[in-house]
Amino acid sequence: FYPAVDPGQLIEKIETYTHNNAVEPYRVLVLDDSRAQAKFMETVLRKAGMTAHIITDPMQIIVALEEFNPEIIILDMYMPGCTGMEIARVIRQQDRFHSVPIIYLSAEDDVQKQLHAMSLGGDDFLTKPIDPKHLVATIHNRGRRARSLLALMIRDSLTGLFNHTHTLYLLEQEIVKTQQKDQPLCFAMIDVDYFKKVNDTFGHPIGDRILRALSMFLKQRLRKTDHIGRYGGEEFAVIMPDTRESDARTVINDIRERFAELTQNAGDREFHVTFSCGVAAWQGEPASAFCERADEALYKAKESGRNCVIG
Ligand code: GH3
Ligand code: MG
Ligand code: MG
Ligand code: MG
Repeated sequence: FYPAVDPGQLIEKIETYTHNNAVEPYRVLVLDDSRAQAKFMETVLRKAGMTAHIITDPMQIIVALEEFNPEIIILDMYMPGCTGMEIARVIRQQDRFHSVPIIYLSAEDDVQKQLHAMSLGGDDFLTKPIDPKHLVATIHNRGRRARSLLALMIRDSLTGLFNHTHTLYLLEQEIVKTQQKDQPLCFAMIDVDYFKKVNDTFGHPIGDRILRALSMFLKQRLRKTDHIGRYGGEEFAVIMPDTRESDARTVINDIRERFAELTQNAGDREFHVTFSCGVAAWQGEPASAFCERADEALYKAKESGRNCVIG
């Protein structure tokens, strides 16, 4: 169905309401078995500057999650063979979509049924026919909150780098891309040398400051396309797409030399901090085995005296 509004007028209304070029378009997945409703939603969302992915077959949900990676999901309540609540449960079973906002959009006006649906994994319940402005505003609010929550979830709070979990997620993603494009991919594990001694000698706050300084140093010197994560306490991981092992080693070795030259200070005491690094190039194995090889190279770097890069 279409609401009783002239589409031209409707689009104008939405445009004046939403355009904000500073914000990356929200990726909104819509599942509705009615093609007319789906088409309407697509028009509204596109005009609101959002990226819409529309499916009318509930069976496509898993593929759509994987391929489109939505930030917000809009579900119809009643579809042939299943309900929106069942689909919400399937979505919530995926780790990565555990807290993605799910908005039900249905003609169901029984409040008890609406509340029941919301108790089963939904965040909002909107009723059809929906005022496009209302729909767009709801998506914006949910999207904004989801983004700030996600930003906190994937980062390490001390350094602002990606945390361990997200680093592994990115590695898996890059492995998939590498397979498709037939390009090299490198993974580097960096570990600060004798860091326990730095803490013991100068105190934990100075240690923290050095971890932040090293993070900044890595960020400034690596490419935008590289991903840098805090893998553990004083351990960092660098994912380097489209990079050959010899190039990865050269780049990190250069960073290692420069970092070692920096004079660190604690009060009036001056000292230097170094790191060791193990680099591995992807050889078709699963992410875990790939990490292990970088870790083994790091171990060798430690064994051969530290302050070096081994591939
Ligand atoms: P190696 O050269 O073999 O790597 O020696 P190391 O002393 O760096 O290694 P070890 O694993 O024995 O010690 C790591 C130290 O890093 C111990 C731990 O207290 C410290 N550390 C881990 N996380 C943090 C952190 O967030 N802040 C500070 N200041 N220290 C941390
Ligand atoms: Mg329906
Ligand atoms: Mg360590
Ligand atoms: Mg260490």
